[in-house]
Amino acid sequence: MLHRGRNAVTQYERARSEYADLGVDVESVLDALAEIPVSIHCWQGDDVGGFERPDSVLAGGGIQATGNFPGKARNVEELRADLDKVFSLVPGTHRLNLHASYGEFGDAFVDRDQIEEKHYQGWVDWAKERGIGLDFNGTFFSHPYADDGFTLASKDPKIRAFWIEHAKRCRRIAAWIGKELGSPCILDTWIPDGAKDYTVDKMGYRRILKRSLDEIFSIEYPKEYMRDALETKLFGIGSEAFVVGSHEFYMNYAARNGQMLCIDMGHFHVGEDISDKLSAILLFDDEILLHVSRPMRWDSDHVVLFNDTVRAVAEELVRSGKLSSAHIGLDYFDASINRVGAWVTGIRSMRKALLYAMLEPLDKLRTLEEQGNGYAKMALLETMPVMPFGAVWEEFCRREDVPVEQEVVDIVLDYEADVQGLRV
Ligand code: RNT
Ligand code: ZN
Repeated sequence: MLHRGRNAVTQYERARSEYADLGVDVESVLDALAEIPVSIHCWQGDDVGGFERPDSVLAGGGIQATGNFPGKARNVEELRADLDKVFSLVPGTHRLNLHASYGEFGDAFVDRDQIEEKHYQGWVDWAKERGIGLDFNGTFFSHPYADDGFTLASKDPKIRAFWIEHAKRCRRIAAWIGKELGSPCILDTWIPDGAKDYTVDKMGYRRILKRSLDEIFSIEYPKEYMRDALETKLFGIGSEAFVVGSHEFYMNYAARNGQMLCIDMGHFHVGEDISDKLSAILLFDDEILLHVSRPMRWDSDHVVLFNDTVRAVAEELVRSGKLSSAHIGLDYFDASINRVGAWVTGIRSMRKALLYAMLEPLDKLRTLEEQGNGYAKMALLETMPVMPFGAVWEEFCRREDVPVEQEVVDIVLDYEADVQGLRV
């Protein structure tokens, strides 16, 4: 252990001077990296189940966790224990992203149009103890009133009113959370609304959604307490032919009404370059919410990895100078492997991508590009994968007092044996 520590410092120092040769100040990168918040989604811990009823299972709405790995969190205590384990294994600043369905509702059933601040008091206390911020999401799925495929865009006035009330309450609760914690709570609204097959009255549904949103957003909350994000989507299970809240719909709505967009990496055509959207959006919008995910062939929500697409997103945020305008949230749920491990790998991968992007010799690259030296730019970019990135990452983990890469697996497997494995 001691030996490895000494070794790592030496490797780090060598790495630092190699990056310095390219004009990159690693020390200031590490300081900045530690401060970038990544919002951890609560729903990886229990397959998007929530705590509304005992043994809640995701019952529809176009998103689906697959797998049946043992040990999932069955209640708020277990979810919090798992989250504490996760927090001990991930370097940097974090927030927790809560879904409305994860409130503490006691013995009585509390429907979505009845939720109140008090149901989230436990989470606020939990966050205060840990000094972290909370984000929030309305839960517009896994509910009988979502079974027909439409919520805020429903043509049934009763159903539509129910979900409008839910959305209003979510905004009020988000503002209360942000005020309590002294950090703006980002409220994401994603609705599953859409249809399986060719839809004749698309305009009608979109008009209804617009009207619902107008009503929901007619109440204003201070920006220092809460901010709204609207999540666009291409298609889902059961909404293959038509999604009311499409990218164009929300882009227009958000731009005209001062909200931010939520761009989920799984909500576009598989070949679409999500990173390319960022400069186009952030040139006009002050902020953006990202749902970093790993779609495989569809919006499959696989565990985030340190892969090309995530790197490209991080690089674009750094290159555009808009890192601080982006709220980075994660959105994936894998029920087929250890859920704590899935959380940890995804969170660490996101942070690795940020570090990788921040270590780019941006000034040099930009100069080469401006000089029209395409070859030298390409060659310099191609140098980055063989730079001693791993030594810098390990140094970051060491400074943040979390285990380095190879140590994480055993810690997770011990937790599986000692804690998760006993949940039968
Ligand atoms: C669904 C959206 C949404 C959900 C979460 C659980 O396609 O991505 O963000 O994943 O609300
Ligand atoms: Zn999402």
